[in-house]
Amino acid sequence: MTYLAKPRLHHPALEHNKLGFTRRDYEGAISTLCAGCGHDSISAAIIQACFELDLPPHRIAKLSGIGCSSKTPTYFLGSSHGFNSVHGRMPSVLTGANLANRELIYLGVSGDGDSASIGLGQFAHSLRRGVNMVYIVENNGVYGLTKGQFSATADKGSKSKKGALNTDAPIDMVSMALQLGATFVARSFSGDKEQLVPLIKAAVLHRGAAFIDVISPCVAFNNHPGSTKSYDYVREHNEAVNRLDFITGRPEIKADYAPGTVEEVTQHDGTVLRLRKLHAEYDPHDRIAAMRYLQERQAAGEVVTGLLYADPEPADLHAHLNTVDMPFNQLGERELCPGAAALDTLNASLR
Ligand SMILES: Cc1ncc(C[n+]2csc(CCOP(=O)(O)OP(=O)(O)O)c2C)c(N)n1
Ligand code: SF4
Ligand SMILES: [Mg+2]
Repeated sequence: MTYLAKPRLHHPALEHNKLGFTRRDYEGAISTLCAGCGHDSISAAIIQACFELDLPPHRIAKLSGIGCSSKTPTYFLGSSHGFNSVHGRMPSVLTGANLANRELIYLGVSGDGDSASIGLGQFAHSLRRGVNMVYIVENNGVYGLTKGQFSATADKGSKSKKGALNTDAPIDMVSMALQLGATFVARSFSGDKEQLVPLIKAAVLHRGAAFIDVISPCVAFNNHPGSTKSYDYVREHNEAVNRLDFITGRPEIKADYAPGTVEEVTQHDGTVLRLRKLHAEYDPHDRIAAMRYLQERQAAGEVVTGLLYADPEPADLHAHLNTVDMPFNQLGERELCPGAAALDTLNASLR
């Protein structure tokens, strides 16, 4: 219950990260979601990723819209900045915050209703502008908070808990993200923490628009036979194209791989992601091939997961706008009012 404070006492033998924090320092309030909701597993993965990356909690800003998914930032990163916005409006609030202070790490948390229905336009524009953020959609195919209506990501032909057939075509958010120019695109499953935690870590280190679609079953309204977003369905149809095994800077995971099955993805800041290829032909640097592959596998009824696309040379909104390095919220009067001579020069350049 959110009004119940978690006890602060913890065991002295708990693991500490480089900043001296335990996982507990990255948690939030006690969850009020239904027991077994996929969203709680995503919160746990975010906590794990931030702990392992040694992120200072006060350098993170978590923003969300409305929905069970958008409630989850209350349950993680209790010492970070947070803004629970209006339904579907998280991306524009996040964009504004990012423009005002480029130094924070931005986590946008949303649902399939929040981002594929009412917030579809906002979702699209934040990705095509390259806002430096990790945008996570906790995708359960329904409006969980308002009692289980089909959302725009529900598959055509899938059935509601009461047996109604969905006749509308679904919106595939990763295909859209690829088409819109997101520079990091991944899909995962709330029930696969081993896959999800490294993807979140890599997305945090990515300096550009990083989008992760996480299939996250709603146990109350969309976990029955006939649903394509249930635990059973996703486990049976999950087709992982690769696995992120480690990110340099962390202790290397020793593994014995067949030659040609490991690929290194060097990011802009020099960090290296090590990808274990599960499908020899899958290339996460080829946006067009990724789009084609997704469509083909989707038509075959598979749920493709893994790192689907990463641009090793991303540019973010600040780079596109050529903004100054200093965050806008730190600019003083001297920088903001450079005087009449500077204004005359500017006006002359526009004539
Ligand atoms: C402007 C507006 N329209 C409708 C609603 C009602 N509403 C609240 S949450 C929600 C859908 C949430 O679905 P999703 O984003 O998928 O989150 P989930 O609960 O499934 O995690 C709707 C339609 C609202 N709060 N505000
Ligand atoms: S209604 Fe569904 S999405 Fe909402 S908390 Fe319950 S299981 Fe999760
Ligand atoms: Mg939903």
